[in-house]
Amino acid sequence: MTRLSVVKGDITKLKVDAIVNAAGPDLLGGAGVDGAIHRAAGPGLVAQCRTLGGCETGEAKITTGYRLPATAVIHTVGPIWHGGDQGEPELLASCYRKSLALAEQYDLKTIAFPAISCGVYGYPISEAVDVAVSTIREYLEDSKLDEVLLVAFNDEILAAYEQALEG
Ligand code: AR6
Repeated sequence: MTRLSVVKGDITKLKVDAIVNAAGPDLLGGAGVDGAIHRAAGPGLVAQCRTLGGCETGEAKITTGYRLPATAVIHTVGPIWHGGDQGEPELLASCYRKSLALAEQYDLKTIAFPAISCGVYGYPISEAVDVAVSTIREYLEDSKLDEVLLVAFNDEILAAYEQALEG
C-alpha cells in the first residue's frame, strides 16, 4: 500500500524520485517554491523548461532534476484563487492527479508535493489541503507508487495537513 504522509521542510532538499513544482504557465521560474527549485536545480532546468512550450492550468509536465537530490521535477500549474466558483477545486485536483499519473508513467515511486496554489496564487489553505488529501487518497486506491509526501513549508500548512489527514 502507498504511504501518504506530511513532512515539514524545504522540498528542494528531499531525496525522492520526483518533487512537484508549483509553476507558472510559462514554466520559466518565478517566486515561491518555483524560484527555490530553479535555484537549487541550476540553469539546466530552465533550459529544459524552455523546450516544453509552457503548461496549462491543471496540467503537468516532467523534467529531470539536474542538481537537485530528486531525480525528476514534475511541473504543474495550479489555479489562481478567484473565490472558488471558477473551477478552482477541479483544477487543483487535476494538478494532483496529473502529477501522480506522470510519476507512475515514468516509473517513479516516491513523490513529494508542495501546497500547490497556496502562496502567490492565494488558494485558502484549509480548502486546498482538503482537495489535496482527498484527491491523492482516491488516486492511491489503485496505484504503483510507494510513497507520497506532502511538504509543509510552515506551521500553518503543517497543522492544516495534519487535520486533513486525520479526517
Ligand atoms: N519547499 C516547500 N514548500 C515551499 C517552498 C519550499 N522550498 N517555498 C515555498 N513553499 P507558491 P503558488 C510553499 O507561491 O501559490 C510562482 O511565481 C509556500 O509556502 O510557491 O502555486 C510561480 O512561478 C506555499 O505554501 O506557489 C507561479 O507564478 C506553497 O509552497 C506562482 O508563484 C506554494 O506557494 C505559483 O503560485
